[in-house]
Order: sequence, then C-alpha cells, then structure tokens
Amino acid sequence: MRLTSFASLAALASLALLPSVSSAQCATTTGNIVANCSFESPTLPSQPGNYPYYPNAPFTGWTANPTDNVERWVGPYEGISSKDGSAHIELNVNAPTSLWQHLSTVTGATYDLSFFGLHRPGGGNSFSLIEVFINDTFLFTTGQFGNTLSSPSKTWFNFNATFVAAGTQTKLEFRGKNNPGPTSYGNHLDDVSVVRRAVPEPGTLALLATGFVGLLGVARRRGDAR
Ligand SMILES: [Ca+2]
Ligand SMILES: [Ca+2]
Repeated sequence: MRLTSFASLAALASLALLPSVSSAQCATTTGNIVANCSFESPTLPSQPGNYPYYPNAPFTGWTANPTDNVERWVGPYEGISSKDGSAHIELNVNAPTSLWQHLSTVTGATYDLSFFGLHRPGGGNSFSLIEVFINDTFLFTTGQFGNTLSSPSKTWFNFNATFVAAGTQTKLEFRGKNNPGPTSYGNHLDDVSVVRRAVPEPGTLALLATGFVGLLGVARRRGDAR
C-alpha cells in the first residue's frame, strides 16, 4: 500500500517531465544496479543487410514471458541503430509483451530509473506505449511518443521515473502496449539504468537539523515580538 502511493506520486512527478534526448550510457553510469542494461549479452552473430533480429533470443539477467514475442536487434536495421552498443530490444505490440529483472535494492531507498525508447510505427500513423511496472504495480507510461510513418525520425527518447523500494528485491518490468486503432509494430528499448538516490551524509543531516532549530528560533522570536 505504501509503495503504491509512493509509486503513484513518483509516476505523476515523472509524467511532468518531457522526453528528452541525451547521451547517457548505462554501462558507465555510476551505481547502476541493472544487469545487462544495454542488452548486449550474450553476444549474437551480426547479420548486416539481412534481418538482424532474433525473436525470443536469450537475455542475460532478464526474463521474457515465454509466450511473448520480444526481439533482440543486432546492428543497424531499418535505419535504426542501437542507442548504446550494438544490440537493443523490440517489445512487439502486435501482441502484448513484457520483459523483467529482479533488482537488489535497499528497503525504503529511493531509486531513479532512466531508459531510452524508440517508437516503431506500423500500419499507418499509429502509436504504442512502453509501460513500467514495479513489483507488478504500474509506475509509469511513456504515453504516445516518437515518430510516425509519414515522418520517421528514428529518434531515441529518454524517459525517467522514480520509485521507492519496498524490499530487498524489486521487480522492474517493461511492457509493450498497443494503442487502440491501427496496429503498431512495437517499441525499441535500450540503455536502462536504476541508481539509488544519494543519501545525505551525517554532516549534512546535522547542518539541516541546525538550520531547522535556527528556523524554530526565528519563529519563536517573531512570536515574542507580537
Ligand atoms: Ca544496447
Ligand atoms: Ca518485431
């Protein structure tokens, strides 16, 4: 219950952020607790010029629902290069798909999630979404984003959300979801990071406490002056 309210607040806060393009690369992000954050492992043979995607290929550190259709793409294909490294995911939305990982977390700690998505339209100017679930509870949706068939920009967008860990294991899950209307192909996913938010040093806490006491003193003096 507590996590849900925190998660909802975090999701609301995150929705206020517009997607942006940045150059973050998860493998070099200090404190990133996501394994295989760039979907590079295991190495798959490159098939340049053919169809370099691998339905239901293994993902080190990740679990895909065996009945779902999650693909790894290796190398540039259809004008789309990985955001980071040489491989990335397509969460097909012809049928709902999901991919998850259990993270080692600290109970009560706050974590910042960052990931990159690229919408792949199909069947018209359609859209699809990436949704994020924490411990099977909805946290965040990308909403409609990205490009259309008429103006394919092939752009990666950065999305951010925040959650509070309810325990020492936290399930991080991405789900591909089609919008009502013309069918989209899916959304690409790459460059995922989850970093624990810095905890204030004891010295900082002491300073904050001193400031609080100081404010109390000001308030008291104001009260005395009345
Ligand atoms: Ca990658
Ligand atoms: Ca596909």
